[in-house]
Amino acid sequence: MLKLYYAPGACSTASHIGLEESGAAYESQALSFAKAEQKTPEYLEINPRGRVPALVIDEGTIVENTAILDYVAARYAPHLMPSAPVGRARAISLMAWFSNNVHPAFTHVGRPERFATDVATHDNIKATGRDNFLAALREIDGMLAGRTWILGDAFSVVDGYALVFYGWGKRIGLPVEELKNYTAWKDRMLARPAVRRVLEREQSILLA
Ligand SMILES: N[C@@H](CCC(=O)N[C@@H](CS)C(=O)NCC(=O)O)C(=O)O
Repeated sequence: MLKLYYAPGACSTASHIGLEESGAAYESQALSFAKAEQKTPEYLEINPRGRVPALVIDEGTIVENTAILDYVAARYAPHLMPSAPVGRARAISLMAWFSNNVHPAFTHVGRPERFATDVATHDNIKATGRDNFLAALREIDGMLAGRTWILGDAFSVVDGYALVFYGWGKRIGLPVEELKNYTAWKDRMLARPAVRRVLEREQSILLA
């Protein structure tokens, strides 16, 4: 049993791409944020935090992209994570930064009320989040200089995670096309059949 709960265009696209690239047989179920389907009693039984992604496996549920991606690679597709301890540590380090820093910067733009109850501060929180998010995209662009994939020569589950932020930058009108390494890498990602299948299923802005 392998079932992914995701929301189109959300950070769960990272796990969705990882699973599709792994070749594992899985079911997927889209949740609509517009209909608050991540807050229904049925879904809260799967993930009491009301967030996606959640991967249901025989032993229970795994949440957090970093854990899901490491699990999927270890269980179904070891070539999708570096095998040497130092390489694996670097992969997890990058995913932890995505989760702890890059993603929350974007959340400040769309959900300022989660960071301050005083609405007078919200415009400032949004603007600061936007600046921090753009700085993170520039850092990712720098990492991709001279590299085919985000960790180097080998494609990994971390690439799918990095694609989420390119799409979000495009969504909020950041100048992502000026990020030459990131944009060339995004085009390489879009040329991968498994990535395209996921983006089509999610009706991604990256295909527009
Ligand atoms: N660090 C978590 C973040 C999970 C998360 O915040 N997911 C968002 C979508 S990008 C969500 O489910 N939001 C629904 C909500 O806030 O109601 C991960 O990487 O899995």
